[in-house]
Amino acid sequence: SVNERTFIAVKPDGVHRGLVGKIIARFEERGYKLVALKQLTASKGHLEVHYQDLKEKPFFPGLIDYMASGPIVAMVWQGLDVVKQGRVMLGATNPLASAPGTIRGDFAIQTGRNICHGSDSVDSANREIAHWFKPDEINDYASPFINSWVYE
Ligand code: YYY
Ligand code: MG
Repeated sequence: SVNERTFIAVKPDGVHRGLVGKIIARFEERGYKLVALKQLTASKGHLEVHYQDLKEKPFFPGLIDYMASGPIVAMVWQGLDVVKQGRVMLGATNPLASAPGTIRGDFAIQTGRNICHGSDSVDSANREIAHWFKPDEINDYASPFINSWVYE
């Protein structure tokens, strides 16, 4: 559906490295619609819930420290198949396996500093969007240009 939504975040390393605009531009240029955006420094507790499925992993404490170490830019992007396409645009979790042309494949080297997050399924996208945004922070607006010229 063209109303599918995904949660995309620029991680602290992406913010420090000045890559926020480039990451936003890729989603805009692809034709997706930005419906929510904010910069925040997340608490460890909030991140532990976000990454709840990974809590038994050996890298979990380091992941939480890294993600809480500075501001992130949290976004919701909307469009046809945006969850799956967003993952393709991000590239593989390990930048070594990320194709050039993907965000991680162009801007990252190590898994633990892979600069961006994207939801991995529609179910996790819905959970993550509700975890990071209040309903009134999400903007449901018509975009006639996208409707006419991005979709047939
Ligand atoms: O969804 P994605 O971010 O691509 O990977 P996940 O398996 O959900 O892991 C979340 C996050 O954890 C990953 O982006 C970097 C970090 N991480 C790590 O530091 N070391 C690993 N071996 C796997 C993941
Ligand atoms: Mg993940």
